[in-house]
Amino acid sequence: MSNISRRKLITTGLVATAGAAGIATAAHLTRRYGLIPPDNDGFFGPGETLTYAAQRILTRHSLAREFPRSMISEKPFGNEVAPPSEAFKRHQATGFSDWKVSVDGMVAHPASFSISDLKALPAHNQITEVVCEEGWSYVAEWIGTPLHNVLDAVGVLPQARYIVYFSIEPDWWESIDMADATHPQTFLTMGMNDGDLPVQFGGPLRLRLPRQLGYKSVKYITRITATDSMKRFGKGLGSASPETGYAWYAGI
Ligand SMILES: Nc1nc2c(c(=O)[nH]1)N[C@H]1C(S)=C(S)[C@@H](COP(=O)(O)O)O[C@H]1N2
Ligand SMILES: [Mo]
Repeated sequence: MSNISRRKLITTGLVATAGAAGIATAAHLTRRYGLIPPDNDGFFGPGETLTYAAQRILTRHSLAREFPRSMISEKPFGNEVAPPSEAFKRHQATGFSDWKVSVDGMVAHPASFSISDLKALPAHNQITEVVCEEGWSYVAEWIGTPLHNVLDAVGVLPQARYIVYFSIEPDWWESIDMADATHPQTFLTMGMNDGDLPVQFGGPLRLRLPRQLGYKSVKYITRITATDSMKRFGKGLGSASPETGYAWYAGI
């Protein structure tokens, strides 16, 4: 049985068990094991909690599929982005030489990193798929440094539970739990298919997260912060996505 169908089966099993034993029991278990996503309130709340809990129990350390070089898409699909802000255009005019990502919050040594600082960290590449919730996908090579290298450099405090990341474009911000933040395939990405990361694909800096849907891979990153609670950010649902009806946890 393939991984996917096995996962589906077990997930369905968990949901069925929850139905039989009562949602209350499931809620109790997920609370006890800290498996509650920030968008757990409201109509879809119990469903979001079950999806997140099931994925975390089953796939905490699993890797997203990596592809051979021959499967890199000839025409990667760059999704439409809003027209760039004046702030972005100023950076673009200077070749992003002043672009910085600040890393703060629950960290021992807050710091900011330029693109060349990031390129000086151990570089990795991955050939993975971008999957949009609208149904299309493409495969590309992503080059960057695993996010955990930056988190290690600033010393994330043990009480931190989420890493929040912000685009220079204010509508785009997301957060992930520490399992995804320290996952080896979660990258700060500066390169794509052997060149610099093009603006359309999020250049100069994108957070690539192949274990979740495309919308979690936010383009134009300028700030990363560590926190123990998502209540203080936006509407307190974990990220911009649940504010417009999408799940905070978008595992694939
Ligand atoms: N800053 C920013 N990041 C973004 C978006 C965006 O519009 N702005 N779109 C998201 C969505 S919905 C998807 S599916 C992917 C698309 O990535 P692509 O352009 O590489 O295909 O980027 C995500 N990151
Ligand atoms: Mo998307």
